[in-house]
Amino acid sequence: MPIREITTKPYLDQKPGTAGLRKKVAVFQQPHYLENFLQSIFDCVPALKGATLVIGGDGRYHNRDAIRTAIAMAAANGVARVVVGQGGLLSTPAASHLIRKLGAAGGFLFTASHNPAGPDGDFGVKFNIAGGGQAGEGLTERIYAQSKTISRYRTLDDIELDLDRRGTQTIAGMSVAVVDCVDDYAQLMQSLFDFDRIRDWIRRGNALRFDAMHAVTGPYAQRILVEQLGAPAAAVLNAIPLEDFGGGHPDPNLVYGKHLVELAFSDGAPELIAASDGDGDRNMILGRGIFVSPGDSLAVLAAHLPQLPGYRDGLCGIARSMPTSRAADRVAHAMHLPLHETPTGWKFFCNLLDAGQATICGEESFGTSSAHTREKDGLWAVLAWLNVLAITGKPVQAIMREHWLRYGRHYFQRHDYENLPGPAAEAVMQAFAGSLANLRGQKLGDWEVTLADEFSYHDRIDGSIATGQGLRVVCGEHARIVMRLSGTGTQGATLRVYLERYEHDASALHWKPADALAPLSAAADRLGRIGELTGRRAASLVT
Ligand code: G16
Repeated sequence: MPIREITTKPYLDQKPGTAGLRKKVAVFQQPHYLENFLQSIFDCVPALKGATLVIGGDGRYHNRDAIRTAIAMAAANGVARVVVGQGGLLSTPAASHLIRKLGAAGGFLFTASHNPAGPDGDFGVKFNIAGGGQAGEGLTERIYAQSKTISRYRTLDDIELDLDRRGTQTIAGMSVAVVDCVDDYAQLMQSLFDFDRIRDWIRRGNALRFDAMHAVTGPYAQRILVEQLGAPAAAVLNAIPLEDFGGGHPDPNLVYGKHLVELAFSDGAPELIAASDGDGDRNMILGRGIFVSPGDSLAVLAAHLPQLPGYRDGLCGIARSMPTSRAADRVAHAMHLPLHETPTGWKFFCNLLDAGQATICGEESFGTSSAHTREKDGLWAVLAWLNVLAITGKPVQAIMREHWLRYGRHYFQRHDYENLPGPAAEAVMQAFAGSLANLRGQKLGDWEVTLADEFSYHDRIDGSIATGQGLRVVCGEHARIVMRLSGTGTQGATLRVYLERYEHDASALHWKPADALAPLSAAADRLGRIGELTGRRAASLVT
């Protein structure tokens, strides 16, 4: 089959955001759009030649077309072997694991994560490097630069490929292995958690509910929770992956997972209620009568991890993104572990994980995972919670109450102002930045400001420095306001305002988060002139 060199012209908008390139489907369907981006990756990563490449996606609309394109281009660019999930499916953490396990030189993950899917929805591409982590800032910049000057790409015409048939096929000398998307991942989970204890916990009548939201985790949850752990089939909701995610928004949070919150607070609620997102890397955890905020989930899991089979040798460190609540810091302190604070974006954890400096990482954006893979991992978090419930025999609510009594509570909320005109969002950031200079030493409500700056991160492992990673006003350990612009949206700009307040007095542990954080919310509005500059009276999404 002859390799074709196709002449193309650059698109100038292929700058990846927080996690890969995400755009409307229609943007990706423009002639040569996807090809340009993929060729830019092949050009910047010569190690792919003669090596193994993992390919998969979250099953959203355009996934199969994109995979065919990628496989034809991989063959034309000299890749020796492609390993692809059956039906084009691989959850993001499972793909990362496969890259690690197979010693692959990288992976293409076709996903726009939790963003809605379908012809009018979003599509995306992430490139993960050897070792399984997302491409770092330097490589991402080089790929972007290449995409702005690209003039040709390599491909094959009309390849014959059956994505639904497991086994090996050959395309122009390149082997293509179509694999079950769950097998390797399920094996990994069995090595980390005590499946017998969890099975027993379920057998004793403890109920759980997991919502796969018609996205990629359906087959994983079905195999692991139902077939291997013995949960009834009805425990997994929306288990069939659909190209449009059933018209839903698989972003498991208090808004898009509202039905789960209602279930958690209903009579006879299951013991554990959880959900994952489009590509399986996020998680939401609820117990009977309680929502566990992601920062708390990270802290509780870190505290219990050494009791779980895969972590009995102990932890080497805990990492969280800067805007994430500092609940994990207290656990790290108590466990005499280093606590690493990184910018938003899972990629920043990967060097720490590779260097053995962190065992568990987490983000406020409903992401938690450990060193077992190089992506956040929704089902891992659910299994970790199940294992904690099984070994403690306590309900989620009791675990949280005890945790807060011991460590204090970090009230936390993120207020999103979505789909703002870019200039309005920039104006708020400028107003907030402008107010920082004179804030130190001043009062913010009851608290004194101890730090007001823009967060930069110096990665001590590779020496890189990431600047402009969010504005923050810190009042010692008591309170914090962080403001930044999202790097994952595809429409307008999204302003994120993160609010955190710490209380340790037993009488202050059970307030409503919105009440506890109201003074900080008002201060954020005042300092950033949010209402005045955006015309919005309230956030469009509060999680
Ligand atoms: C991605 C990143 C996360 C990040 C989140 C939100 O998650 O992998 O590290 O926290 O986006 O980023 P932003 O605040 O810039 O929108 P996902 O699940 O969308 O891949």
